[in-house]
Amino acid sequence: MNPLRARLASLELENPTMLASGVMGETGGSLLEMARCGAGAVVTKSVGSEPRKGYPNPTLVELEEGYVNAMGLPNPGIEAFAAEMEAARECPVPIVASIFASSPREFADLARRMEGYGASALELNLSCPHAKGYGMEVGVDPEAVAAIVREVKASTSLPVFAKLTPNTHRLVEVAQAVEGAGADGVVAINTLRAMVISIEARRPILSNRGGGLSGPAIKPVGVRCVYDLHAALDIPIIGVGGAETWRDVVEYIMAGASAVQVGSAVARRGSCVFKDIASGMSWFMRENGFRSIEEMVGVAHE
Ligand code: RRO
Repeated sequence: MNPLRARLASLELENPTMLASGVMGETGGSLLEMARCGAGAVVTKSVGSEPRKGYPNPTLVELEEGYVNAMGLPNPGIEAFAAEMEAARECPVPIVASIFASSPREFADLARRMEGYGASALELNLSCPHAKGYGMEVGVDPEAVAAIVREVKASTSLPVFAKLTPNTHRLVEVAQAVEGAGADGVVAINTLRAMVISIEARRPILSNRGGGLSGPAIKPVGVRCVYDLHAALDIPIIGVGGAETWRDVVEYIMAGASAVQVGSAVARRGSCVFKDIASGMSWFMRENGFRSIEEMVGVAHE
């Protein structure tokens, strides 16, 4: 048996790495490329009901320890995304469709469309840190997220994962509401609210002023969130936030993650990152007597 096999509800992954939403997930071609580079599953850029240009430039600042972005949910809209899903369908790994919306009904409509396009699972983006009316504005309210999950679960048979924000003191409460509403898993974490100021221009660099921090800087925050969630939930947790090496992925798994998404590291280290992580993990598991990913999940709690 392949020791790297990971299970997320009814999804089977050949290895526990996943491409995170927002990086190389805009087109069918880029999703396919990431799958061929060794990702165990791929997640699309978040897609909404209508096309959105996103915010004007600058939308991304590169720092030594990560990125601060405020892209503004740019996407072609659900209608046009059909062509990308069609191209992505050749993917040898599960395709997780990320969706965002401003009401439970709109989420459910998008979910049905993505199911029709052949998605393997859904990731509900309840956590964009800087979009008015979307994301963390609803994602910090346990009742609001429960209503969204219930409506989506009632309208599709796909596994449903809810992506949570770390920008709240109610993370565990929100996650328990998501679990109670029938979600098949949670994804933790989205980016942390952040800002970068140009001291020459004397103003924030991003056109939106505020943005979200990703990359190695947020890994300890992500690990802590996953650890707290593992102690409180019975559904699988997908860790995300600053994982770049096999050591980072093992750390997330020991905190309680069943799979780990990789985003910024694809830009910082290249697309070989997935294969590098998988081969490092195989070595570590062999050396340490772990016969499966499941045996490693949450061991830091023991
Ligand atoms: O598009 C974005 O600006 C964005 C999204 Br949807 C998100 O979920 N997280 C993030 O940092 N940026």
